[in-house]
Amino acid sequence: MNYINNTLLSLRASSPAQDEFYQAVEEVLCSLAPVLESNRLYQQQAIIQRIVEPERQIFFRVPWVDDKGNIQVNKGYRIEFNSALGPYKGGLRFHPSVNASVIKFLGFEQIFKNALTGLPIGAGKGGANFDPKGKSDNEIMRFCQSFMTELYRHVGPNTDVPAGDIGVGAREIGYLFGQYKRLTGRYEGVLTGKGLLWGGSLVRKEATGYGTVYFADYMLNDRKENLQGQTCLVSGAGNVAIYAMEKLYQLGAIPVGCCDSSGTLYHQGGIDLTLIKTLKEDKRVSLAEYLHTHPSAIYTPVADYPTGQHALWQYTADAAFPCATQNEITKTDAETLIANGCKLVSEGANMASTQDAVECFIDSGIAYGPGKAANAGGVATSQLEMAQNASMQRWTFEDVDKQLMRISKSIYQQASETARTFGQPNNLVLGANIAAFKRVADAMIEQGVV
Ligand code: NDP
Ligand code: 2IT
Repeated sequence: MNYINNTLLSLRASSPAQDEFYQAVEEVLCSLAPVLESNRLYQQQAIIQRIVEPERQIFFRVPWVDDKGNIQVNKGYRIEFNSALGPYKGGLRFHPSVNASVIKFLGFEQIFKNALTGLPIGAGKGGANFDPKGKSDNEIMRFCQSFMTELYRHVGPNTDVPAGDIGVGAREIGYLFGQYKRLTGRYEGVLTGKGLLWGGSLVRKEATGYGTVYFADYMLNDRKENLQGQTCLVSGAGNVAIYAMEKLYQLGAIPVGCCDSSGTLYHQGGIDLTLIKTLKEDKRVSLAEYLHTHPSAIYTPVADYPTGQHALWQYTADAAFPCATQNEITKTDAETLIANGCKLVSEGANMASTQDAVECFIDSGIAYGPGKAANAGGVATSQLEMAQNASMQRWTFEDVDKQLMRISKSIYQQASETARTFGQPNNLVLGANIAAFKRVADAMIEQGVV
């Protein structure tokens, strides 16, 4: 369709060298072709041109002093992408690979993910090209304080509410919150993923991983199957991966492999999750240390793997849960997974699969849950944290978990019903994109040209 091609061409010209961002936009726009053709209003209102342009992009210097007294400088970002449905909402990523393209793709995905939750949240994303690996607690604190010293003027409980993502967990949210409070003198819900002692919500820590597994279960239930006894590969060994594995065990599945940025772990009898929590949450060390306790497990360092990527998708399993980072499943990985009998892929990570890998999954007919639908439980529970903060309430674990299940189910239903309506019942990418787009686009039209 010319209209979509022209938009993509002009995006490449006006925002050069942003490959991840183009990839995310192209996937969404291609799904929207049937809607844009049938409803001229979206074209008349220039919704596509408006939705691909962030409302505001904040780029800032983050200077800090390391333990040796050397001055370090990082790049900080907050992209306030779309506020049609509510205050900007989305995580902060601290990782050396962060750049404007990565933050823009994540912010763009967040528009549709947040719309699918049905909750009043707009979309934003931020972070820094800071590498937390090998940094002391004091260095992490000083970095977070410097980052918030610029960010605080742009965020607030009714304007923009950041949370965690790669490299940002409860420790970093604590330091960021402390500095915000010191600078503004206000104790308020400006961040989510807060500690349970000071405004955090029960289930937020678990929510993304749990939600991704609930989503998988709903996909399987529609096929008259469930997760009981299924072997699973779960990439990553961070927040999302750990709580995906926890929920898999609770539902009777067996996670047999996971990975981190240094290598891949395969343990045929089932991953020892208590040990993984100790290694990754408490000690923050490499998965290689798992072998000290379980010498029979197989650990493949990234350097030993021919493509330089992790080796996880080479293993045979019934289901795959990519929960590490973007583009971690290539077309070759997808073909290998399918050839080995994998029947389900549910993405805890954002844009976990390359575009040709996604096509492979959809064409093969396996159950495929794209990240913006399958991992929305995290941000949905963040909104439940905002609701508790605003009403000065504290809900029980069971209450929040029930709402997480209800929202995850509703997202699955919206995506699958929309996919069916548009004649592609197995294409949840199409279903999720169209259902989300309509909600945001209609709100944008009602709010005028802003
Ligand atoms: P964490 O930082 O807690 O964990 C990331 C994990 O992935 C780490 O174990 C890390 O390794 C590993 N990893 C990172 N890059 C690679 C790589 N190239 N190869 C192998 N392993 C890698 O982040 P989260 O768990 O929070 O985030 C994971 C994904 O989930 C991201 O895509 C994020 O955007 C997405 N997401 C997160 C949400 C949240 O609530 N946190 C919500 C929705 C989506 P190492 O241990 O060595 O650092
Ligand atoms: O990608 C995501 O949805 C997140 N990192 C969580 C965002 C949030 O605001 O909880």
